Amino acid sequence: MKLQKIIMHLDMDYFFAQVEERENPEFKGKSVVVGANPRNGKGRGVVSTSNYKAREYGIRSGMPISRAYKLNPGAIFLPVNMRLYEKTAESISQILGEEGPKIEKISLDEAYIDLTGKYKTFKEAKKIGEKLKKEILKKEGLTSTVGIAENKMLAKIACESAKPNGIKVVLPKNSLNFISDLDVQKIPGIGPKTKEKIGKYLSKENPKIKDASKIKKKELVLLLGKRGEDFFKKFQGVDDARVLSKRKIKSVGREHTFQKDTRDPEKITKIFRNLVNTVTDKVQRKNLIVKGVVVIFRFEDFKKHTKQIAFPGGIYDKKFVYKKSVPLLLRFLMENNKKIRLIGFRTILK
Ligand code: TTP
Ligand code: MG
Ligand code: MG
Repeated sequence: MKLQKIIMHLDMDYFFAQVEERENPEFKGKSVVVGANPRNGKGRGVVSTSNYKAREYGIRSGMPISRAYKLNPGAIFLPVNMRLYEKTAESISQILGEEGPKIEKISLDEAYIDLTGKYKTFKEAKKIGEKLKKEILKKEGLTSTVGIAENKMLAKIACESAKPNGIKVVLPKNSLNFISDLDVQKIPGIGPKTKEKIGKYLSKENPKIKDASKIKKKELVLLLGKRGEDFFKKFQGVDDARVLSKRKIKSVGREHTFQKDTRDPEKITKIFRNLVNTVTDKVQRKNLIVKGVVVIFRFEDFKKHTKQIAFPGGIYDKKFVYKKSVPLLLRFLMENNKKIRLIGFRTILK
């Protein structure tokens, strides 16, 4: 029997525009368009993205900025602040990275995660999706949408169908049903031209996936060339593409900010123990080897300091990691008597 895969696709909602809203709370409820300078309607570039309010006016990614200006001259037009979006994306990647190494980043704002083997049921996978959404919201103040299904294509379509701020699980028994009534253009890779060819062949203006799924493979190849073979499978809900993780996780860490700056040794050691525990649990679950640890302190004056220790041979054992890390904490506490605002603990992995 074929292995039942569980694939998650996560995509940030109106990413660039949402980051801008977060930075400028006064934009909430207004139309926000990120892209080229509209120059009172004479601008030449395009729209990168817009928030949902602006989309109500018909504004879309890739549209000339002059057109967007005509559709809604009162919108807030902002330049692309790529550095800010990259920094945000990096932090989101770190959150996703906690779910294991089988992650494929597709763009700044989306990724596939292969949960096969790690979670046994779609129900469990949904909980993970909810957890990730919550963590991203908590840490970055941004909403995202998750799709979960038996393959990448279905997970992506599921994600799109649940936007914004949603989560959609398509169980394998419902896969075909889920796509059958959708427009063929929902299949990634099918644009207006391919749709037109399929439409002509079927004598239908807006062919659905179920219509296209009736075309024989040979006919599809004649109609669309070599890509026809891939689309033939996709119309049946099949996608064999694997989640390709390019990068391994290099570290796992956690931080804790105290409600009030403190010097209370009991509080500090308790939090430290919890941090080490949470982090090493994650590391152990992934069978990773700890090559070193970093302890981070932020004092009441906001200054951040780190101390680290390397384990050239690598450590597996949780308790041993803790034992080796405590001296770093003690050194911090002995060096000065400033109050502590934040403690962090990070493992460097092989
Ligand atoms: P998308 O995920 O395609 O779109 P989005 O996040 O803005 O909106 P949605 O809620 O529908 O997911 O793209 C992610 C970011 O990539 C987007 O915020 C801006 C950038 N982008 C462009 O610069 N040009 C484009 O044509 C598209 C599609 C996106
Ligand atoms: Mg997006
Ligand atoms: Mg995207």
